Amino acid sequence: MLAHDIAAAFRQHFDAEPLLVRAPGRINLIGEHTDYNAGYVLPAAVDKEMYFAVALNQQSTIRLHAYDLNESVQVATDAVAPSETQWANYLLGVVAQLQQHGITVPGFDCVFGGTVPAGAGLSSSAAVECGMLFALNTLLQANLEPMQIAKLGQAAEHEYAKVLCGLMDQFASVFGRDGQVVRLDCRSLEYEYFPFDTTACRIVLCNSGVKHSLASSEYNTRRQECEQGVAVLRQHYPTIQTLRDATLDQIEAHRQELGPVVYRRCRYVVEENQRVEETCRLLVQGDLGGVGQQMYASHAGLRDDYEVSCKELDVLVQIAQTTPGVYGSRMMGGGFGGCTINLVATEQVAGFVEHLKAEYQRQLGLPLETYEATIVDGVGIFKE
Ligand code: GAF
Repeated sequence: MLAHDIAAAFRQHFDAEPLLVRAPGRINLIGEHTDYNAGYVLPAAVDKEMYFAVALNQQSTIRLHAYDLNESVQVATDAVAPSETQWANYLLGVVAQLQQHGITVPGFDCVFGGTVPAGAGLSSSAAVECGMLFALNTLLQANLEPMQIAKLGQAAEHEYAKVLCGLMDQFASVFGRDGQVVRLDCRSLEYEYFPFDTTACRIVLCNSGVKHSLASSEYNTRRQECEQGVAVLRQHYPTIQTLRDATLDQIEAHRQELGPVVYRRCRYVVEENQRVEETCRLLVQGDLGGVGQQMYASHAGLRDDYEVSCKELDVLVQIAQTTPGVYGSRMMGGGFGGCTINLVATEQVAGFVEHLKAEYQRQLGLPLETYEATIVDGVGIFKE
């Protein structure tokens, strides 16, 4: 098993006994691009995980080794700065955050690797950040609260990866709970767990295999467009702080002033927040068909109003929509590639996977990887 191999590689490399940590990637049932608008999200941690073997080394150097790539980076503890080696930035970004918060980080060694597919929209970056933070918090006895870990991971992403992400991914990697999705109010940071019963229905991820290069620049542009919308609306409704506070009627009333693009961005965010609340209600009622309809509506909004989908994702959703046993399907995460999330009747999963693979190949000439996701606990110690 990979975690054992990583631990063994650590012992061989550094001749010491490491702390072992696991940090999961995430899915998001619904609530996309709502987190940085202080809205609602409904993610869960899944069994695609990153593993870390970490120990303090009594030196003033940080020695990092990426097991999957067989690459190493070494940095002095007093010279932590963005690296040209992209993967190292997620780890060093976290160290920089701890240092900025007055926590002295002594030299340490780390071997890490995992099963979260990179670029698939399962947030391998948040898993790396939160796993590293959890390990250092434990070794340094820094007493960081779980929410602080999530927030420091987000700040590392802003400063070292230059993506102005919301809190959802890091929150899910830390707060995930076995068998449950969790609704986060991204303003108050209050959260509530909802059981996700896998007897009748499974979560299947379809990896489009593409990641268009505009993903991070367009992500930051969407944030700005939402802020522009808020600036316009606030002139008329001073209590509006974020799009979370706006109503569809208000957006409609100022459609001209918002302009066509910002108007559509705002409309999407307001509707998506409503869909998260509706989805939670439907989940409690066990109405999977209803949940699925919310997912299709979310995809349509992301495609037409928010414009963060792409041809490959649209084709995957279209195929799913006409496949027997599918409750719902939509693109997941930031967009412009990565995975779709599909709710599929348990007994139809095999047929679904076979059909999607064949049709994706037939329509776009592309291979398709699929994963059945199991919902697991958030970051923690890995027991060998
Ligand atoms: C990415 C970001 F990291 C999240 O914060 C979130 O905004 C998501 O895109 C879209 O919902 O995963």
